[in-house]
Amino acid sequence: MLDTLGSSLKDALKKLAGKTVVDRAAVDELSRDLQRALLQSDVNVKLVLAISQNIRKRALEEEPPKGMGVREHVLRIVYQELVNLVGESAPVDLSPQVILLAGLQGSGKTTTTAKLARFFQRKGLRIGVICADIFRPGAFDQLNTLCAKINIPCYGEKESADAVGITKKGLDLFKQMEVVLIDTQGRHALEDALIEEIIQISRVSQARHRWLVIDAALGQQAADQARRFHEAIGIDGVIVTKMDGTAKGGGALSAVAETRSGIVFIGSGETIEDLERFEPGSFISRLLGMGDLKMLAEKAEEVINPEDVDVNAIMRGRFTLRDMYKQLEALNRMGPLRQLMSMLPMGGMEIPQDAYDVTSTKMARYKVIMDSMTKEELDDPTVISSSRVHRIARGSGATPENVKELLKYHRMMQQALKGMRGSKFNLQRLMKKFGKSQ
Ligand SMILES: Nc1nc2c(ncn2[C@@H]2O[C@H](COP(=O)(O)OP(=O)(O)O)[C@@H](O)[C@H]2O)c(=O)[nH]1
Ligand SMILES: [Mg+2]
Repeated sequence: MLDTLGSSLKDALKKLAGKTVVDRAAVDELSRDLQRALLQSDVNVKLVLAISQNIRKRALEEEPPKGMGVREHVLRIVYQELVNLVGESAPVDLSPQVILLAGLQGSGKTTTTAKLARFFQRKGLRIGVICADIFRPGAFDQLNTLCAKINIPCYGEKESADAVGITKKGLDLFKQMEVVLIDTQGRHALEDALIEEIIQISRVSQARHRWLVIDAALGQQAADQARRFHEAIGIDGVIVTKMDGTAKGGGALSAVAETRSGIVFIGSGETIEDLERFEPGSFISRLLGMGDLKMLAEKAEEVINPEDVDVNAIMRGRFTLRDMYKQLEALNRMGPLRQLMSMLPMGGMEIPQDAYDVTSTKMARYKVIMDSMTKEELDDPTVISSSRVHRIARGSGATPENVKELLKYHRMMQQALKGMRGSKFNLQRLMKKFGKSQ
């Protein structure tokens, strides 16, 4: 979570704070920091130079709008230029269509095919899925198993070596379907035979969309691969997978630039539900490792009620289960925790990965569990012995593991808060500050 790139950029922006005229030296420094940040996030070198020059030029030449400080002005330009580059989310329509997925082996095509099937299924459409991967052993079983889970028919042939033939038969079988998804094979490196095959599949299927699936961790090679697939079948959208990992997806930016398309979806986990429509703002925020402060401030204003949480008590080290619950509630009202946390400039603070994974379902479970606790237990969870864990579990219809998980979560947040105290970091003060700077 610690982000040196984003923070060096933040430092550079800080130097512009309070200035009334744009300082050339500070802009140059910012431009260098931005270049470093983007290169380390695997954005293609040529792109990096082009963007940073653009930003430098605009920052020096454009007048800040009335009432806007120099720092905000420059930040806005940085942000706008980057959003410009990734573009808006590529469109997805719900009319009958065939969609072809392309990409290297391991990029997440098969998983994404199933996730897309789920996405269109949720829109009430009839879906058929074709497995045109004849290279990877077990490819059909993998896809078929995923599809079976959501009751979607999947066509494939285990022993066949004719991907184009399979595609034709599948299309015939799925004539009545509204959306047909074709999963293809991808070997470790692009090969001519593979390219020839995908050109043919694209041709016989007359696919409306040809989406390129790329792993967020794919670095500088992303541009190259995107170009080759684009030359072959005309890529019109990019899906970036594994955005739940540590990679920032800079390669995707290069792929988008190469194919002159946009990002359609983001894969954010291994389950079939982990697919999100692409949102340029949060993608860029993440890429730079810096939050979208404006959005954060707006959201924070709406939901943080200072009465809710006794910050002083927490700062003194008293952090009860009730406090934890209130914090979670407040954060949950602001939208997915993960997204929110990535918006906060966590200067030097490390939050355990699990801390982001509190869904509203989990919250509801926590609430029921807490209802079975005594006042004493809620105030000081350390008194909860293992026999008490069992009592609480029985009382709330949860398992002892559920109860332990809640307690573990509390300890984790408490640790994190201790860290904040050490670094004089205060969530509420921070939010107030953002509110004022609007
Ligand atoms: N964490 C995470 N893993 C993913 C995601 N998409 C795919 N994977 C995993 O990446 C691996 C390769 O995926 P697969 O769909 O078989 O790739 P393919 O070879 O391109 O078809 C599998 O272990 C998937 O579970 C994602 O968005 N997040
Ligand atoms: Mg596959």
